[in-house]
Amino acid sequence: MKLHYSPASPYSTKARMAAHYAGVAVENVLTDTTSNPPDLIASNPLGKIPTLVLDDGRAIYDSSVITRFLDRESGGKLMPRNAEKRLDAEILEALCDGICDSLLAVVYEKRFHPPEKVHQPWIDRQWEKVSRGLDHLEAHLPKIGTRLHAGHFALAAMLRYIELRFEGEWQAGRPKLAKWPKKFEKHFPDYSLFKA
Ligand SMILES: N[C@@H](CCC(=O)N[C@@H](CS)C(=O)NCC(=O)O)C(=O)O
Repeated sequence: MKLHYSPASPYSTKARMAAHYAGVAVENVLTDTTSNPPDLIASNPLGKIPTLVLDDGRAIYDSSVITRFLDRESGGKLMPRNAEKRLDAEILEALCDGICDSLLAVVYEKRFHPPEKVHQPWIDRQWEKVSRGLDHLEAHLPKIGTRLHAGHFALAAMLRYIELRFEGEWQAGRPKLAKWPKKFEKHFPDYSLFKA
């Protein structure tokens, strides 16, 4: 199967790390969404990455559907079996993906508008969501037990992305969160392979 991805895309990083951890072999296809590549559009009308294309041609998106698919493919390596813990992992994944949605909204607002059309109140609104999300994570950092799950990969990918685009702008007042990537790397030494 093929995974359309870009190294900077946090949802792609999550999916790639999850596939690696789960031991599911995927061929990574570097994809630039801005040029609307026909093979991506043919697979995913939304033209977004990550998109996982199976050998029979079926395409899977978005990234949380991909992590659930990889979980089933690997016999449950990406989600806790316990229902309560699984729900916690799914909510963590949704929160981290949602923070990425807001970060991307800020990046795209600036990237796709001329400076005089950039709407600062919209950026401020997105930053409020990011700040609340980060504060929530600081207060409720997920434990890392014997196994990692999709929520951990979502958090690792989000922190990588926020540091890539907003370097040094998110750590103040969040010491535990700032240290989390180092902790994560002890459990997933290949984290450095997924740098943008
Ligand atoms: N909810 C989607 C979001 C995917 C997404 O927005 N990906 C970005 C790259 S990080 C993208 O493809 N942007 C191109 C576009 O929106 O046209 C997911 O979790 O997969």
